[in-house]
Amino acid sequence: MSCTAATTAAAKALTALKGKKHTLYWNPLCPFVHRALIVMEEKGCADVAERVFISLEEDAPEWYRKINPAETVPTLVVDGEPTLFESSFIAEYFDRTFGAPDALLPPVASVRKAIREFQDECGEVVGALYGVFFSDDQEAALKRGKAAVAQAEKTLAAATAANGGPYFLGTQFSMADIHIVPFLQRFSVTLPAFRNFEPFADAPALRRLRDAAVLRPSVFSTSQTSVEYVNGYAAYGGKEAPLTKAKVELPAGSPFGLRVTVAAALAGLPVDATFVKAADAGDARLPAVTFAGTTARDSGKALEYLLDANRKSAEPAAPLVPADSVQLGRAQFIAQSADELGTAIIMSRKANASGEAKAAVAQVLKTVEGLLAGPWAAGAEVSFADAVLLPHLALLDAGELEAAPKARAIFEAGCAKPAVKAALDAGSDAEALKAFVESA
Ligand SMILES: N[C@@H](CCC(=O)N[C@@H](CS)C(=O)NCC(=O)O)C(=O)O
Repeated sequence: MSCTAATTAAAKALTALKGKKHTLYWNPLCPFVHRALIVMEEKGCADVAERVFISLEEDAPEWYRKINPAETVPTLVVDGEPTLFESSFIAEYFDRTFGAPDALLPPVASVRKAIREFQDECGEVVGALYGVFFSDDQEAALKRGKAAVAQAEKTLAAATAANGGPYFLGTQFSMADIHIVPFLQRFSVTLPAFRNFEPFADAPALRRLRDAAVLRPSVFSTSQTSVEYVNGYAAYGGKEAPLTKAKVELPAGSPFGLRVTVAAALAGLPVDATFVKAADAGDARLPAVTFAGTTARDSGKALEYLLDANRKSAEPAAPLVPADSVQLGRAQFIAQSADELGTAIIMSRKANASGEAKAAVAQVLKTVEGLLAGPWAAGAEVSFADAVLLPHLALLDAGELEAAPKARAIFEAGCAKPAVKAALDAGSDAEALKAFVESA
């Protein structure tokens, strides 16, 4: 067979494979599955395979054992036969079959050899760090884990010193990276949470690879959040997931700060909230939300971080964030207008407030009322715009609200939720409000 004929035959075989029915047995928590998902995104074939969810919490059902006797995920079934097991083979199958063939595992012998060696070292990292979760001999497991990480780090650091990084092949993302990235993500958050061990503390090249990779759409669109990983690994960790509650520090008397706890109440997110008097806050900018090792300050950013950090990866958007782009834009604009309303209300409550300051409240409220969609601020679903409005609406008297029926309806609907009412009541200390108003 001539070279051209062989190439044509191979191309035909690939085309035939593309037309076949693919079924991927998967679980989004599983880092091995994640390798295949990243490749499918990189190669533009994410929709090719029908996905069948396999629980990791229960024993595999009989029918799945027939498909994969090892009972693991991932498994790929192509037109009923043959079945592919093992994440790296499945990942390579997608790389070979879809898009530019072998783009992630370049067919250059010396490069493949280097990738294979690095993958072996990463395999040892994976085994050793799972050992830190499971082994009864923690000391030995930690020793093996640290040694494995140090070896992979040494290899990656040498490669990236030569090619500039951040990936094993420099700027080119490849199977070398995909082999380890899902584990870097998970172990970075789960081992500190459950074993008080920072596995990559002394591995800057691995951290750099991880930090670059998680910004790739193929990785972030297929990843779960840190919170989901920690919760998901609780079974391995042998104790309850430690990341359940955000710590919230609120400036006493401020309706702006209160939007954080009102949002938490609307979204059903558990938080530990404390009120801090201005005299005790020092230079710290409040409100502040601390969660999953990160602190976000100022009402807008603290609120956005709380919601983002609690996003569920299977949902199209974070809690209280409209999935619809138009509604999201409206919610953002309403939230910005709520800032103006809040400022006008505070100015009108000062002891020496002018008549103009009081008239300004009515004026801004009229503008806000004109923006509201109903029944909630941005439409049918409650959103962060409602959380941002509610603490300010709570400061208006019945007469002021009379002129704004949509705003009043939102206030009443919010107060009808016991958790929201409790959050508003917790921040309604008259003395603290007075102090905040006079200091504004
Ligand atoms: N070497 C396998 C490992 C896959 C694996 O261990 N998957 C885990 C989930 S992360 C699993 O299915 N565990 C269930 C079991 O072992 O019964 C691969 O690369 O695909």
